[in-house]
Amino acid sequence: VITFTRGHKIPFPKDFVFGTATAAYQIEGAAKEDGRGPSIWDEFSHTPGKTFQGATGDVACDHYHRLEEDVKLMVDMGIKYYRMSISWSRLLPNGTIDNINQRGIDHYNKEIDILVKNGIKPFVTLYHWDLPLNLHKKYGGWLNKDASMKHFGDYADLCFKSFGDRVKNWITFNEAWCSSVLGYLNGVHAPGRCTNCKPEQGDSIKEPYLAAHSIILSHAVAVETYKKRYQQSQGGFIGMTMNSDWGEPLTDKPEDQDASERMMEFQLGWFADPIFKGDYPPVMRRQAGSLLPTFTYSEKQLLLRAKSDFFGLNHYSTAYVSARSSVSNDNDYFAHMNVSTTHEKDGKPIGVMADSPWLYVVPWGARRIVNWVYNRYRIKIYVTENGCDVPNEDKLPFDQAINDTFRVSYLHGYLNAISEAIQQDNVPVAGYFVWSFMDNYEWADGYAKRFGIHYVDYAKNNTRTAKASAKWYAELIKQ
Ligand code: GBH
Repeated sequence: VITFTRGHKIPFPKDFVFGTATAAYQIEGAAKEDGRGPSIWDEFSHTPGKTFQGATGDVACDHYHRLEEDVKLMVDMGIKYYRMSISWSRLLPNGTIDNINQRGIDHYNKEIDILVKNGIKPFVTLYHWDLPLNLHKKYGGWLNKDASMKHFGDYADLCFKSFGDRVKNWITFNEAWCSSVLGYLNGVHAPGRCTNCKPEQGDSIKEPYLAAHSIILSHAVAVETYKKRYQQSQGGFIGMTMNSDWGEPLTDKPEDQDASERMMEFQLGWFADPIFKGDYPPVMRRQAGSLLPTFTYSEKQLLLRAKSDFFGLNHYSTAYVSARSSVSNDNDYFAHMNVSTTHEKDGKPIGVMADSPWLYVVPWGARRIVNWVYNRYRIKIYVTENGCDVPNEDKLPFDQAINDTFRVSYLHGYLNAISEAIQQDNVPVAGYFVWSFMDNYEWADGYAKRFGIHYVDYAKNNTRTAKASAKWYAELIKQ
């Protein structure tokens, strides 16, 4: 029997995990300090033309130097869970285990200790997009399956060994879809490979599939290592985080229903089917043929042995999906997926648009997507990211920006939809993390997009201020 309590009148199971989330490169800064090696994002962000106004994570929110202060803000909110990521190249400047940077280990020991001392349980992501640059340059990064499995495996092992006495929830990868598609197809994220974007050539047809393949197997290596060597003694859990919008069929025509299902399988199933079922979704094999790599017999065995403990889901928005009307000559991932998406139907938007053009506020989509995930995988779900930016927030005067009622109603709507999925549909969503704890470096969008429930004043020494949404969320958790 689940006992529900009602924060802001939204019922949640008593032991529900309420947290906030961040990622190392987006908040830490201190890019060259204490022996940290460069990652693909240092190089990418320092390449002219790649990010909005050339913004980099060199300083970001300066979180590296403000651990005490930031944890104090979490304590003020009554937050008991915090999703953070580790910068691989702080621990291993070249990405390889032959050169361990003790100051990097010391730093995360310090951070984890501060959290734990303050009653906050860390959920730790091993990879939030910041591949050590050396692994990319020397071995071809995620395009090199064997090197990826070895080096990610070593790095994961080091993290479990160093921090697993205090960290009980591990997330191997954040949004491998983004690493594969944004990094290797359209090149808007590091390492910026893209056939159409000179001078970084690349093979936009093959590479996204190869990168995804390496990441899936690297995940499995890490999970197996954890299960074999650490889980019993440390008593923690491990999984992967995947991202998707919900794809709502544009009409009830069978071809649009199929298109919706196909989109979900291409987006989530691409990673989750191998992880939970041991192979890619059949529809991907049919559509992509031999462009989609195959798992060898022993790799399949590995996938089936290395069973994840939960499904991490990052979810922000919903689009209408229909069968593609026009035939394209392309032969890439999107051609194989073969769907059209839109945020309008009969001239009406699906929801209000946030600041980012991809983010429409559609709370009911959250209920549908967690149902889709549970129906297909029958596994416990953590919503490891959900949140929004606010129209024009970066242009608003400070006192208006911190009164973010738009974000409050977004969070209210989405949490309510997730509550309904738990209560009425019996979907086992065990936790929820607001993206983000604070405004931060929003990748290719630089500092122009703000997702935080704390305002960061980049011009004024990175001063933090709780927004209305932080207060609202604190009250929900308290209730
Ligand atoms: C999350 O991804 C990231 O995990 C997090 O680091 C980030 O800060 C947060 O979003 C907010 O953006 O217009 O073609 O470039 C969310 C999933 C998938 C949403 C890619 C944006 C952009 C598509 N993202 N999408 S495009």
